[in-house]
Amino acid sequence: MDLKPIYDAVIAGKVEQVSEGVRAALAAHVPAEQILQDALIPSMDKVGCLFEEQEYFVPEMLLSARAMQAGLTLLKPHLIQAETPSRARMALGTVKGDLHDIGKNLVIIMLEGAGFQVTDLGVDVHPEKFIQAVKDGVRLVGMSAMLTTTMTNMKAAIDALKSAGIRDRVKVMIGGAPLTQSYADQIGADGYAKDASAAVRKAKALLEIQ
Ligand code: B1M
Repeated sequence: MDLKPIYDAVIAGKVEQVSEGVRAALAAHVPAEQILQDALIPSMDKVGCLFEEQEYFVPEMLLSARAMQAGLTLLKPHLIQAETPSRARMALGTVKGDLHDIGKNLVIIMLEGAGFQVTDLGVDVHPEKFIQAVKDGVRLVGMSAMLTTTMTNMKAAIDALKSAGIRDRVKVMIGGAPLTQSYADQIGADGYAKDASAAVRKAKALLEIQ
C-alpha cells in the first residue's frame, strides 16, 4: 500500500487525512512500525527541512506536529508488544526550556509496550521535577532534548541530582536529535539512545532486565 498520502498529509498538517490514511493502512494490514518508519517519521524530517529553508514557520510546524500526533495515537495500541510487564518504574521528560514532545511520546509508547511503568513528566521539565521523581522511587530517569540550546539543561538536571545526594539511586538515559553518546559521556549520563527502539534496549540494559 502506498503510504505517501500519509507522509504528504502530515507535511500539510491535515489531521483528518492523516487519521484516515493511518486507519486505511492498518485495515490493509500494513505493520504499525512500517507506517511509523516509512511515513510519519520521514514527514517530520521533511517539515524540519522546510523550516530550515524558511518555507515553513512555527505555525506550520505546529500543524504538522498535531497531525503526526494524531497518527501516533492511532498507532499506539499496535506498537505495544505483548511482553511480560517488568514493572520497573521510570520517568521521562523533555528538559527545561524545550517544548518538543513527539519523540519523547514515542519513546514512552515503546517503553510501555515493553512492560515498563512510565511516568510522563511532560515538557519544559525543571531539575526539581526529576529530583522528585527519583524521590518517588523511579529507577531510571529519561531526558529528551531537541534543541542545541536546551541539551545543556540535561547536565544541569544531572548536576541537580548529584547536589540532592540521589544521583547513585537512579540511572539516567538521554536522547533527542542533537544528542550523541559522547555528549552523554561528557555530562555523566548512564546511557544514550538514538531512537525509541534503542531506548527500550538501553533501558533494559541499564536496569539489567532481560
Ligand atoms: Co522545532 N526545531 N522548534 N518545533 N522542530 C527542530 C528540532 C529543528 C531541528 C528544526 C530545524 O531547524 N530543522 C530546530 C532545532 C535546531 C537546533 O537546535 N539546532 C527547531 C527549532 C529551531 C525550534 C524553535 C526554536 C523555532 C522557533 O521558535 N523559532 C522552537 C523551540 C520551542 C521550544 O522548544 N522552546 C520550535 C518549536 C517547534 C514546535 C512547537 C512548532 C514543534 C514541536 C511540537 C511538539 O513536539 N509537540 C516543532 C517541531 C515539530 C520540530 C521538528 C520539525 C520535528 C520534531 C519531531 O517531532 N520529530 C524538528 C525538525 C526535525 O526533527 N527534523 C524541529 C519526530 C520525532 C519522532 O523525532 O523528536 O527526533 P525526534 O525523536 C526521536 C529521537 O530523537 C529519539 O527517539 C525519538 C523517536 O525515534 N529520542 C529519544 C527523542 N527523545 C529521546 C529520549 C530518549 C531516547 C531517545 O531517552 C530518554
